[in-house]
Amino acid sequence: MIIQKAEYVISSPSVDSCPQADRPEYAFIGRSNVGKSSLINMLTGMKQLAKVSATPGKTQLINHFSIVSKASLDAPQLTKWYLVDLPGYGFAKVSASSRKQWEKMIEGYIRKRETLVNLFVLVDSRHTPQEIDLKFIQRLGEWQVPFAILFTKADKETQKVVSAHVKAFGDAMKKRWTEIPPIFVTSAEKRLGKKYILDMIHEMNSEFFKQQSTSKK
Ligand SMILES: Nc1nc2c(ncn2[C@@H]2O[C@H](COP(=O)(O)OP(=O)(O)OP(=O)(O)O)[C@@H](O)[C@H]2O)c(=O)[nH]1
Ligand SMILES: [Mg+2]
Repeated sequence: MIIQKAEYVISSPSVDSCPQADRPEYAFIGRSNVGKSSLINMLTGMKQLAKVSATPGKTQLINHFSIVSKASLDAPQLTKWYLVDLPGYGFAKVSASSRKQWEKMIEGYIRKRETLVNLFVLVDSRHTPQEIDLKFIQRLGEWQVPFAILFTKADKETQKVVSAHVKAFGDAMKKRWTEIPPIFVTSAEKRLGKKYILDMIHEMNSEFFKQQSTSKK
């Protein structure tokens, strides 16, 4: 898949003020500072599309980016979809009330957004499995939301360490889950994982439009 155009649309404080749900949508979530905004920039090839910061807690609202893509360079058809950058969880310097507000906003968005096709849960590849990530994933299971896991910042560790962390995370998930979701190793810095993620989105877009056309008949 080739991205033709990517632009910022709007930042919303709740699911009710998000843009009209008229196309497939993919959201990025994960711990604060894990690299969500950087990965969105890497996928779209636009360095400054989503705001990146070394200080955790940069992204505060539900940010929609509209994307126009093509299956390949010479494909005639254009496809429109949304990428969504969400604020992270687990930021220590946050009051209990802001945390509650975050939970309300995120739960509302994830559970009510009818065009949300898939959530990408980002996990830092430099760490052993963290309870906060496993707990969040557990809730996605309870809400029955489809998701994939993206390990981030793979350029910061050796391949051996990254593989060990990915395996340990899979093992921790197997204790609670019978099915393991798709897992990709990524690096925004080295542009690792771009093709796999875009191919996966392309497949899911095709499925979305196929279902939409059968439900209209
Ligand atoms: N080396 C390296 N650094 C990265 C990578 N991805 C992100 N970073 C750095 O990690 C920091 C946080 O990146 P962001 O993309 O802002 O992270 P975020 O998850 O959007 O953070 P919040 O919006 O605060 O929740 C920045 O300093 C990035 O430059 C990566 O793949 N490799
Ligand atoms: Mg961010």
